[in-house]
Amino acid sequence: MRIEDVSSTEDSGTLLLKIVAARLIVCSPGRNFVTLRVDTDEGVSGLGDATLNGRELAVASYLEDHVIPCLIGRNPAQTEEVWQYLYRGAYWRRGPITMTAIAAVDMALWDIKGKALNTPVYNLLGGASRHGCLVYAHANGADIAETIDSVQKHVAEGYLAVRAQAGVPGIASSYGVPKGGKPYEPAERGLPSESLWSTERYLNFAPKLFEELRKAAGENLHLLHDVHHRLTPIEAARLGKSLEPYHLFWMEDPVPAELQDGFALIRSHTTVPLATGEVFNTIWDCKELIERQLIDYIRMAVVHGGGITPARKVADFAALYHVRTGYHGATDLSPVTMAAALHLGLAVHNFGIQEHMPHSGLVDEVFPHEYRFEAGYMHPGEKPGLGVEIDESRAARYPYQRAYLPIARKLDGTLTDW
Ligand code: EZ4
Ligand code: CO
Repeated sequence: MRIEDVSSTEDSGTLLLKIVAARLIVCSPGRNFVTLRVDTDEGVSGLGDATLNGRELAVASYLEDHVIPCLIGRNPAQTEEVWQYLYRGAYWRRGPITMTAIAAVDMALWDIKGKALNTPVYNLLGGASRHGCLVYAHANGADIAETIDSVQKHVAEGYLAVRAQAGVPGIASSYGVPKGGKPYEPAERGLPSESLWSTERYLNFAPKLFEELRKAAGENLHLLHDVHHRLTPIEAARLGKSLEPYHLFWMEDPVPAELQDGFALIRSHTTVPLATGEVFNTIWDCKELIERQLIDYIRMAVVHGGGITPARKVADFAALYHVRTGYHGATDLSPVTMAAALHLGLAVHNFGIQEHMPHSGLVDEVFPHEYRFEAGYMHPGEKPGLGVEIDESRAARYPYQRAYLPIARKLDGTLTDW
């Protein structure tokens, strides 16, 4: 198939490559995933991730009931036009449900475009700017000693950057710390579990954790930390200052980010690099943060930020302000999103780092993929399109199961940010 075949229209107005069908595959190989499959008249099909952790079926309905009927007959090469049609054309804009649904369509169309042109998607985004994407792993432990062990285990596997979280003394369950020896997984089946939080205990503990980690890991390992939206700006400023001697790669989500001005207060007190955006959906959530240079890394993921089309624009906008990418990449983002993030990350000049929380073997069997990890970096592979497939007969063995993210309460029972 030649370029003209996908981009031109015949005199009659008939599109040569046409979407003829689209459908959802909802599965739960250990955790829930919603995947959109778009088929064309030429037999080329594409995949998009539509997973929104704990609210999966809302996105499925948005796609099934409202978006899929509008896709039939469209030219999948027109990624910009289709994106605008779904964003502006809905009248009701933004929000996680809408933008995750649009992202799934956008990813699937880029996948089709790459396959039709016989080239990996990164070549359509500017080509490779680097030999691979630096990734960071998750190290967790119930206490400092366990966390040091976990960091060292990841270093032995080849990671050059590691996010460290540890149980806070006196708090029954802390964010990021796995229970019962199982790998950490954000969502759990059944109704939302409850965890406890004490800012005071955390702020006293975190500098000790990183002092010990830096001693054990040496100067060159990149250490990261996720505060998970739990502090006020002045508390975050204190934390940032106290962590400065251990030169973190970043401090993530120090405060809930609806109040973008809150970051100015943190910024005025500390040189710790700041990362935020995993819950953002559009540029409008982070325009001020970027253009006022209040953050250093933007984490808005391809899947929750409307797809590859807007993510590319946000990255280029961020580049003007010395802000680099650092996309969310937890296990609730499917292998399709991981591939999309790696194609984009390989191409954009201001790539910073990519989160890598490996999926279970079962998830990798359901979603066979080309991307690979080697010596601290990941590469999306050379297969045309995104390089991810779905094994539908395997997926069918694991039907959807309702699951939720936990909630958090302060020690006096007040509901707080998880
Ligand atoms: O809470 O993926 O940086 N990673 C994170 C994750 C998110 C979950 C939400 O679904 O903060 O643990
Ligand atoms: Co996070």
